[in-house]
Amino acid sequence: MTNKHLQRFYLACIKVALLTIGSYCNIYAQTFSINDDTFFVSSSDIGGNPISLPVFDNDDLGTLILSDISLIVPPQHGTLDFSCYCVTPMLYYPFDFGTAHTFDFFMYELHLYDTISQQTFIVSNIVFLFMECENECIWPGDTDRNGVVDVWDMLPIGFLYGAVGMPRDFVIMEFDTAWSWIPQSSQLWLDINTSNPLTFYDQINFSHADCNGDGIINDSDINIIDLNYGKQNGDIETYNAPISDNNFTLSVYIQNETVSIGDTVTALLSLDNPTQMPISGLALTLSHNVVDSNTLQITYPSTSFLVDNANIISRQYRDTESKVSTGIIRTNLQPTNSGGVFGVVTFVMEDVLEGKNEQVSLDLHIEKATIIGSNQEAIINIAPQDRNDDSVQIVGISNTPIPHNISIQNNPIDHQLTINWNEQAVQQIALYDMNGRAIAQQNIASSQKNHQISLHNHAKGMYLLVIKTAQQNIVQKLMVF
Ligand SMILES: [Ca+2]
Ligand SMILES: [Ca+2]
Repeated sequence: MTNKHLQRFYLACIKVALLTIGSYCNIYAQTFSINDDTFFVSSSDIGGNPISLPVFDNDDLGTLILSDISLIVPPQHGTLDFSCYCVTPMLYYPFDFGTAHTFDFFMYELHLYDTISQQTFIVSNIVFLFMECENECIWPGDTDRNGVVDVWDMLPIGFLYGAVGMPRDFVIMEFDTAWSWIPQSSQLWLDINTSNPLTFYDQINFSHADCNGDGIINDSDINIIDLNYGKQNGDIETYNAPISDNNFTLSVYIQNETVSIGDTVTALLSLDNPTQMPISGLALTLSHNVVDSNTLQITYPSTSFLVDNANIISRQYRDTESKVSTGIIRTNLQPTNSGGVFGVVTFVMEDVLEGKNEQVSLDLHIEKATIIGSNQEAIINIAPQDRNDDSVQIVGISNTPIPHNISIQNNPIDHQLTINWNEQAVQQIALYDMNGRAIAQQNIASSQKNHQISLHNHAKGMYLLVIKTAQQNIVQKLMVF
C-alpha cells in the first residue's frame, strides 16, 4: 500500500485485453505471493492515464509461467486491462471515479505453471482501491474529530440516531479490523432543503457520525467505536463543550461502609440536581486507586430516569488498569428531565495495598463527565467542582479467625494448599499475590467439601487466601516456600 505502486506507467506497453492473452509469459517470481492488495490513489490520478498495479514482486529466481489471467469480479467504476512485459505483469486500471466515488475493488485469478514441479495452479487476489483522503477525511469512530476514538464519540450518535445521509462507497464490516482504521473520503451531508452542510456546533459534518459509512446513523456505528476504541490520528484535541452549566452535580456514592479484600464494592452514580435541561445521554470516566482485574461493571437500571424504559445504548470501555469509561445514549431522541441515581458500579476488591493497610481508603474519582441534551447545542462538560468523588476505608488484611469447621493445610513438600470444610457453605476460594493479582480463583459448588490449589509454579513469598462463605470472608496470610 505504498505510493510506489501508484506510479504511472508511461511506457508504451503492449496491452492485451483481459481473458484474451494468447501468448505465454515468464514470470521471474520466486514466490507465489501477490503484491499488496490495497492501493491508495490521489485525485491527480483520476481521469488521467491508467494506474498500473504490479502483479508480483519479481526477482530472477523464478520458474513460473503465466498462462492466463481471468477476471472474477470486475471493477465497479472502470474496465481493467492486462499487460505483460513478461518481466513485470501489470494490471491497468483507468481510475476515473469522478467526484462521486472513493472506492473500488476487483478480483482476478492468475493461472500459473511451474516448470520445475510441472504443476499448474491458480492464485486469486482481491484488489482494493481507495481514493486518498484529501478533504473531509473520516477516521471511523472519531465522530467528534478530535484525533482519538473514545467514549465521547458515542454522544454525536445520540443526537443523530436514525438520521440518514449520503453513504460512502466503502462500508466497514463490524468484524473487519483490517479495514476499520483507514481514513475515508466522504461527501458532506447536506440539508435537502437548503443544500447547506449539516454540521455540529463546531462545524463537524454529520457524516463523521456515520462511522461505518452505510448512510444511516445507528447502533452499527457504535460497533465501529468498539472496533477502533483508543486509536489515535495525530494530536488529540481537547474537547470543548459549547456551553457550560454550573447547576449539574454528578456524584458517585460508595455503598459499603468499609471494604476488605474479596468484598464486592457497590457504588451509585447520581445526577443530584439537574436543571430543567432535558438529558439524552452522558459519558464519563471513572478512576479507582486499586487494582481491578476486569471485574468492574457499570449498569444502567431500566427504572432509572435516564433509561426510563426507553431504548438505550450503553457501553463500558477499560482504559487502564485503574480507569474505565462509560457512555449511554437514549436512541428515541426524547430527552428526559429528571434526576437521581442512573447507574450502578460494582467490582470485586482485589487490591491488598501491600504495606499500607489500616489507613488506606478506596477512592472512586469521576475524572471527566459530559451530559448531552436534546440537540447539538446542548452539551455540558461537568466542571471539576461539580463532580463529587467518594472514598471508603479499607480495613486491614489481618487474618480472620478461621471457623472450627474449616481447615487449611499448606503443604510445602508437595506444594499443595488444601482447604477442607463441613457444614459451612463455602462459595468461593481465591488466592492473591501481594500485588493484588488473583493467582487462583474458584467458585465452589454447594456439594463440594474440599478444594486444592497447586502452588508448584508460584514464587516464594507471602500470599493471601480468601475463603468466601455465606456469612463472611475469611482472609489468611500464607507463606509459600
Ligand atoms: Ca473522538
Ligand atoms: Ca452507519
